[in-house]
Amino acid sequence: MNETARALSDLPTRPVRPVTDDEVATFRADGVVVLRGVLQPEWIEVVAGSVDRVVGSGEAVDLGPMGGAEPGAPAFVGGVDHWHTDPVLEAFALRSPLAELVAGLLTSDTVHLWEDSVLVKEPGSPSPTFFHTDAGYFHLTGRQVCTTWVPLDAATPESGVVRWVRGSHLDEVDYRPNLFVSADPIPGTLGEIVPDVLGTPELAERLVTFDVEPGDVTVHHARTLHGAPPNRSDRRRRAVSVRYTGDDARYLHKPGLPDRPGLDQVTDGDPVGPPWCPRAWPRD
Ligand SMILES: O=C(O)CCC(=O)C(=O)O
Repeated sequence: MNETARALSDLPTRPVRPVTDDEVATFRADGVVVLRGVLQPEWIEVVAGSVDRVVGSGEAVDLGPMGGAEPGAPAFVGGVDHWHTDPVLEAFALRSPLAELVAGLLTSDTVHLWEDSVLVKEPGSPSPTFFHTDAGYFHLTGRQVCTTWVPLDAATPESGVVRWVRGSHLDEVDYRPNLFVSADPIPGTLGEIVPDVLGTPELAERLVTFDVEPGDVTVHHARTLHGAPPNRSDRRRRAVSVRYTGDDARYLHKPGLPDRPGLDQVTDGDPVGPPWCPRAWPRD
C-alpha cells in the first residue's frame, strides 16, 4: 500500500452520526435536506486538497464564458467524474460516510456511484447556476436517485449556496437539461423547458436554502429543481457533488445527453451497477 492509500484507509468510513427519522421525512417531503455536522474535518481537508489540484490542473473548466461571463471574470469551475483519476475523490465517493447517509435517506439496500462533480465559484464569480433537475442529465430512470452537495467552505446565499424548490421532486414533469450556466436547453434533449423559477411566484415561494459549514452535507432528490446564485462575496465557494443511485435505478439511454463510459455496454432496463457504477453501499 502506498502512502496515499494508507492515509486514505485511515479516514473514517462511518458518518459522525446516522440520519434521523426527521431528516428522512424531510427528504421525502421536500426533496432536499441539510445534514448538519455529518462529515469529519479530515475528509474536508483531503477533498479540498484534491479539488484545488483539479482546479489548478485544468482537469475542470471555467463554465462562465459559456453563460456569457466576460473574459477574465472570476471563474465558475466545473468538472465531472474526477473519481476515475483522483484517488482521494474515488475514496470520498466510495468509502466515505456519504453512501451510508444516502442509503438511509433513500431507504435503499444498495447504493451505487453515478458520478461526481467539482463545482467551484471563485470570489466575485458572476455566473449563476441555472435552475435544473439532475434527473434531466442522467441516462437513468428510477426514484431512488440523489445528489449529495458537499461544501468545502462556509457558504451563504451571498457566496452562491444552492437553493431548491421544495417538493418539486413530486411534480410529474421531466425537465430538459440546460447548459447549467444558461437557460438554453442542451440541443436534442427531450422534456419540458425549465420554468423561470424566480419569476414564477408559485415556485419562488417554495425556495429553500441553508447557510452551510464544512462538515454539513445537503442531499437533494434527482427530480428536485435547484440552482445557485453567483458568488458575490470575497470568499471561495468550493463544493463537490457526489451523485448516487438506489435499488430501483435502471439505465435509460436519453437522446442529446453526453455519452458516459460503458453506456454502449448496457441495455435500457438493466439495473445500475458495476463495473460502470461501483457499489458504494453496503461495503464488502
Ligand atoms: O454548485 C452549484 O452551483 C450547483 C450544484 C448542482 O446543481 C448540483 O450539484 O446538482
